[in-house]
Amino acid sequence: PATIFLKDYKAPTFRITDVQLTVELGEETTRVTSNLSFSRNTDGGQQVRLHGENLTLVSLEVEGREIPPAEYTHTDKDLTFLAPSDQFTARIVTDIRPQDNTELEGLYKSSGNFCTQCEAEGFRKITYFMDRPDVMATFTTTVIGDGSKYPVMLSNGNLDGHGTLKDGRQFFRWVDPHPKPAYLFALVAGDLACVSDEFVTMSGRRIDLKIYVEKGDEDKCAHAMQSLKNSMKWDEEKYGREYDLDIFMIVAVSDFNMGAMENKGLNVFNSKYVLASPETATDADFDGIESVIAHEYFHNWTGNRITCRDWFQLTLKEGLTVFRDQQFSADMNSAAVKRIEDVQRLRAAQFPEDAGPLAHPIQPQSYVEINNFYTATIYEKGAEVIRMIHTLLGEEKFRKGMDLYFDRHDGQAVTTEEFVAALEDGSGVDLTQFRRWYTQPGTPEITVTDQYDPATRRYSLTVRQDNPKAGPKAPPLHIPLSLGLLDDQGHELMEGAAGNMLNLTEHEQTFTFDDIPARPVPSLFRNFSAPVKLGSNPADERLDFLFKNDSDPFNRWEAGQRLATRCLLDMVEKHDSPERPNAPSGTFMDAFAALLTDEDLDPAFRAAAMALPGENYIGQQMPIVAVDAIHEARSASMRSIGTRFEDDLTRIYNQNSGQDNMGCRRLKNVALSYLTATESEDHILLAARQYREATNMTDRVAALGRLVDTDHPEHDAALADFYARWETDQLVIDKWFTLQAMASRPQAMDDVEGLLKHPAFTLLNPNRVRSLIGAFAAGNPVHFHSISGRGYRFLSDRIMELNKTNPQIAARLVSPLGQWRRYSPERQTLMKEALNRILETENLSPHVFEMTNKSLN
Ligand code: DPP
Ligand code: ZN
Repeated sequence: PATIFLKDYKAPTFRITDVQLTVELGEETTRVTSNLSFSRNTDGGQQVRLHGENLTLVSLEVEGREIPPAEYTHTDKDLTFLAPSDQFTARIVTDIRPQDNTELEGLYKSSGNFCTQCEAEGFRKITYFMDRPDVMATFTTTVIGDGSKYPVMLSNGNLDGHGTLKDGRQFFRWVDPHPKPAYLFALVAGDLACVSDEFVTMSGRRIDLKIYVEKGDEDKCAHAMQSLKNSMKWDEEKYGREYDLDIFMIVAVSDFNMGAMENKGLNVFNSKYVLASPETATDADFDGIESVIAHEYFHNWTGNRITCRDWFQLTLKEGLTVFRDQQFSADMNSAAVKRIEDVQRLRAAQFPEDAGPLAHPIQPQSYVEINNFYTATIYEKGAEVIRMIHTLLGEEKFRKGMDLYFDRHDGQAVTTEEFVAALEDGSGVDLTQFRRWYTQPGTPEITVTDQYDPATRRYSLTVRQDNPKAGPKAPPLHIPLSLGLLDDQGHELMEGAAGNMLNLTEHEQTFTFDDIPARPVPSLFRNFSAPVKLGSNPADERLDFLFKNDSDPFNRWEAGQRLATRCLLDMVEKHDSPERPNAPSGTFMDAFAALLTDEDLDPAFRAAAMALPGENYIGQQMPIVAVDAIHEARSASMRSIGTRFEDDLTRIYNQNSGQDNMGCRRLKNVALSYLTATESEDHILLAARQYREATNMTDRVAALGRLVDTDHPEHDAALADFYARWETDQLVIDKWFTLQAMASRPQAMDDVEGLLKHPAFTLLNPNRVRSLIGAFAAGNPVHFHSISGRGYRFLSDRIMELNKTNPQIAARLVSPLGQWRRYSPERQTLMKEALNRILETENLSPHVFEMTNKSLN
């Protein structure tokens, strides 16, 4: 497959300015008639090339004249003909078969309903088109079909008319006056239920809000609707952005490759990010819905009104929109806990990507398959880059920069460079050096040394940055370092508890602070002010001090986690030696004990601080991941903490039971995880009781998760009960698969293989694939990395199967194997064998080829 390079970008010779589309839905064949208005954009000849895949061309007319086959060329990827003049029209008729579309890209069917997914390059599977984001057109879409099967027919924009044709078919016509690229096109048709509400904008316009779901799910839309209204209001207040159509629609579908899609006026969502009730969705699901609803809504300005010139600019809309949804969720909930979660996600998904064979800058230079670049780097690191701009500019100037960006580029398809220039011009802050974040891959590693001279009362910090992934000659980045200095009582020594902001712009730099009465304790990178790894390792005492005293909640949490990580790594290192410890150090235990009695802390924060770092995170701190030793060290620590603090944990469990509060549930369930880790019969029965008596899914799943890891008779009983209770709710059954996929008990691999044959398992549904196969590969290190090689073989088999039906989803499963350099030689051999097997598959899709090939290199 061909590689596409950013440096080869050329503006299109012709633009399409208007599209009149008629889609006649059929059970066998769906006919698409497209009337296009072209006009010249640049010099460069008369040739017009339109993208098209899996289409049957019925006819082509240019300026009303039928074009004979001799006058156009036609491959399985495109259609080329000559323009008769600088402005002309074309009429193209194609046939497609949505019912056979298992890739879930273009127009396809889900649960009997038609729906679309066009980002990045799906529109070309609906009709021939200049399917690139810098071609922006107004769309009028007429959907025609059998009204008894598809009473609801939706597309982008405002409804312009509907009725019945002479032949009895129903039609709906939608007009979208905002020029948009084809990737934002959407069409939905089906027998759907609708939940309605309204929003009055800041200028007093009344907007209809509609959420379409399968019948029976109407009572699970309230949280999504409230999140939508909150998002609309927040974007007005925070960014001055008002919604711009008369109607905003969301459709929930159960077969969807991504989380959701921001199509203009008609967002299509994975039902996982719409449907929720306390009985069926966990608190984490509720948070996920709030943030994804916000994310897609915010795209209306950062993505739709201003879009990407080409797909190398993807972070222009994604990094920025993730940053905006993070800000929104922080405003709606606990900002400290939200920041912790965002950083955990970055570290879990993006750091390994940036350190491995698939590392790329947030603005990549090349790709084979754009769908492989919807990555944690483009999204999560992209959001960190915007956050750093926000930090460097400050709230007020950031807003000025954003205002200028919206003013200057509304209605355009732009580059990240144009974004940064607008922020710079609007704020007056120079971002010349900062731009390197867009082109350098890799996570910078920071080392810090400090000195204090009591005679001069001068404190100095020497900070060094290295980015091995970017190469030894890579120029230094501009890194904002938010800093606090604490005295030995834990008081802030510098103005403002928020701390000082240092600009790290050189490879090595020394910052001095005068009039410091005694050696301070530095609190570095407060609120995680830059996406870096802090290499220098302060003594346990200093971490303990920061854990107890830091006024920055993120760094307080971070100090606790670093202390825990240190202990766990020490246990791992001594795993095979006679002095192997079976509990974390005394310093850690003391710090943990302090948490157990600190009733002033926000319960959600306390829960986050009490949880030990996960096995994958601990593995990331080692050059070669000691899979089994990490698992044993962490389990032994859980057990020893549970035993040593049984009384306190039981008290916390009881105090926080029966409270209708997310933070309390979280805290209670962390306590339960330690108690059950002791494997005492009483605590297993406590989990079993919580499982049975739970009034919400958060508690039920937390309890089931504890039971799934035991051999206790309650294991089978609870799993069977859960399945029987929720058999008809696909999203809940996904949880049932995931819990088993992540279990570490010895039979877990057999269980997972057995689940493939379960009647509820199917490779055709992306959520189901992620719930079993994705969860296993990413969340079950002990079994996935089993030295037998069974886990690797299991994954590669599934990738090869999925390659045939849904290459996008198949490709997304490859990356765990790409981490082979981080494992022992035996595992390396097995992992590479698995990758090579995939590479030898016949008819390998470009998606899977690119991921596998890069993973081996
Ligand atoms: N739907 C995906 C998102 O919103 C891609 N744009 O991030
Ligand atoms: Zn997005």
